[in-house]
Amino acid sequence: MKPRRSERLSAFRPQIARLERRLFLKQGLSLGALSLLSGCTLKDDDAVDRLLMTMSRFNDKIQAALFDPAKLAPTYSEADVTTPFPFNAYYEEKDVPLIDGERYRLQLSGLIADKRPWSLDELRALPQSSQITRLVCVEGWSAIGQWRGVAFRHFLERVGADLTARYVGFKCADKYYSSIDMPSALHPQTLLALDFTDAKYGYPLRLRLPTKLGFKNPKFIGEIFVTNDYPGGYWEDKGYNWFSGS
Ligand SMILES: Nc1nc2c(c(=O)[nH]1)N[C@H]1C(S)=C(S)[C@@H](COP(=O)(O)O)O[C@H]1N2
Ligand SMILES: [Mo]
Repeated sequence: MKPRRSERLSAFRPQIARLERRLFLKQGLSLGALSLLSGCTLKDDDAVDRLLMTMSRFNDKIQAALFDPAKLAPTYSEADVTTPFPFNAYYEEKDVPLIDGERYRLQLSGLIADKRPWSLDELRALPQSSQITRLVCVEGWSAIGQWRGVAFRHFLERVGADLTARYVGFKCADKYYSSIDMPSALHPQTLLALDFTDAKYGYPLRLRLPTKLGFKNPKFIGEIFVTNDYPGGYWEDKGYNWFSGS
């Protein structure tokens, strides 16, 4: 059975709010006016979906063009760290995947020269750095945390990733997946984090980029791939803005 339109729309609420704010403030338009302009009556669910997706991808392109790789996210001191740090996932905390660190191997695929899998010891043998930054979730909370691991740029260079490719994608041990643009992957604050307060925050490996919203920070990473084909993501495919960063 098809979900009712109100249910379908509620899933898009953050995006609709953002769209309306932008259109209304910048162009004096409402979503209703937009439907007239676009020649789209927005009568059925699919029309709404298509329009929002198009608008979102359009915004992605503009945002990516405005992205300044030299701009750093604010950093904080240890005293600022939020404890306990909030947990978030599309399921409950008790259902986090349990991964055996001894047997764990990070898989690599796509446009990467050396696709040899990595053990945790091997990842830990790479130069490590740490950051204290703010994680911002679209659901309306933020928290300051500390993460330590390998600079993602260093890792991508080390495995011979095609740094001219458009996307880096992530497959996680739960059903989560996400992807980021290559300039954001190469940003100096983008970290392949191995150390965080507790396993539920992504053991054994999670991506941490303070320049993007929380949902662009995949936890429990099992595989990293490099591609020119748009990979989408768990929330991105449900209508959240793909770039979601600054
Ligand atoms: N594997 C996986 N990664 C994930 C998620 C998830 O459900 N599964 N949720 C995302 C969302 S929406 C947020 S806000 C952050 C939350 O990270 P935290 O648990 O460290 O606060 O993880 C992101 N990464
Ligand atoms: Mo989130």
